[in-house]
Amino acid sequence: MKIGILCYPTYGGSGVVATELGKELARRGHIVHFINSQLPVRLDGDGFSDKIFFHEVSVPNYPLFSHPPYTLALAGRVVQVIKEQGLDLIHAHYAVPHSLVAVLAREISGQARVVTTLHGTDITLVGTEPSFLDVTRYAIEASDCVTAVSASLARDTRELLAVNKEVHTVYNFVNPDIYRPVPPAIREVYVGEGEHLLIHISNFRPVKRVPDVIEVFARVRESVPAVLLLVGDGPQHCHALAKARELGVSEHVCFLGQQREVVPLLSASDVMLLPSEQESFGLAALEAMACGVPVVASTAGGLPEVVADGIGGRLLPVGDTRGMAAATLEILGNPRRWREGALERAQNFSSTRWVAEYEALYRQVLA
Ligand code: GMT
Repeated sequence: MKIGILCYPTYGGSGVVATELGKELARRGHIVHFINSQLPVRLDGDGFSDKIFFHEVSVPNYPLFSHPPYTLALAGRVVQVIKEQGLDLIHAHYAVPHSLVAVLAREISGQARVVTTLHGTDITLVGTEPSFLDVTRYAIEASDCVTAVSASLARDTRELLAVNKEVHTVYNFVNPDIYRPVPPAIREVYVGEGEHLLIHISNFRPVKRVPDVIEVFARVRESVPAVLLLVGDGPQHCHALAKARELGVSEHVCFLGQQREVVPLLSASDVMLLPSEQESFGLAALEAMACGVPVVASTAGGLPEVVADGIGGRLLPVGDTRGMAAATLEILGNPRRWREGALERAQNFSSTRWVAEYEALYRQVLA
């Protein structure tokens, strides 16, 4: 098949999933065309593949435009690529605006089918922005096939947008050859003998509740020596810093910023903290479990479908930092059992299984 992929190319779960899917599809012999404003982060630095192509979208500007017309420029480029390359389908990741762009390009070109994958905030936050609601609902209903990354998000889509469309659940995945425990050599950079290493990875948006991460960490430190790694960056960076100072733990918090290689960091860690307000799936939690790291998370959204309380880690209500600290201490007290649970749980989300689901849907749509 010849597949075009639309996604956000920078850091963020939906772009990561879309890029990893493209790479897996290419390994299975499909031709994959990424159409984006810039090379997706997870493609950068990867070796040559004769099955993966990248088409850059440049946004024309003109003094009359108060905003550069990105959506239009993307749609125009997608139409071109569909025609030039004879694409069979466009897989749009994140409804706003990719799903609408794909539908528009299908109508204009008179070719190609549209598969839309919903990732979370496109429905729970952005898609329900009153001015976006009708457009997002239209794009979803006009897609030839729609998937959501968890059953919880599929439910939210039906309830919040009242869409008249089947929404298939196709879970996110990791490639177990890449996401696996590696020797925790870098652990000694951050902790000494007898100290524990906690980790949080996110884009530091308000939904991630990064100040809660600090609060849980501070409570844990009341009982055991520990260091916290904060990986990623975003609007709540300063709040996290202020909270760490307020609680007197800033010396024990390492801000690492955005990191491309998270497997060595995860493999060196004991517990991942993910106390999000909303999380349709929680790719960071899956990546952690696949590296043998149990997760202490909130019960928000699709997290219970991923972590499974008592197996891959522990789940507590949003904001229950006391409970999350107790759960972290419980895990630190019996690391081997929880590590095995995390590894076992992650096996349900292997790329082999879930990429095959996407391929089956593509075939149905093209039949
Ligand atoms: O909202 C974000 O944090 C980023 C967003 C994205 O699109 O990059 O993440 C969403 O998609 C990820 C990949 O499917 C999921 O793992 C995240 O749970 C989801 N985020 C939220 O629902 C808040």
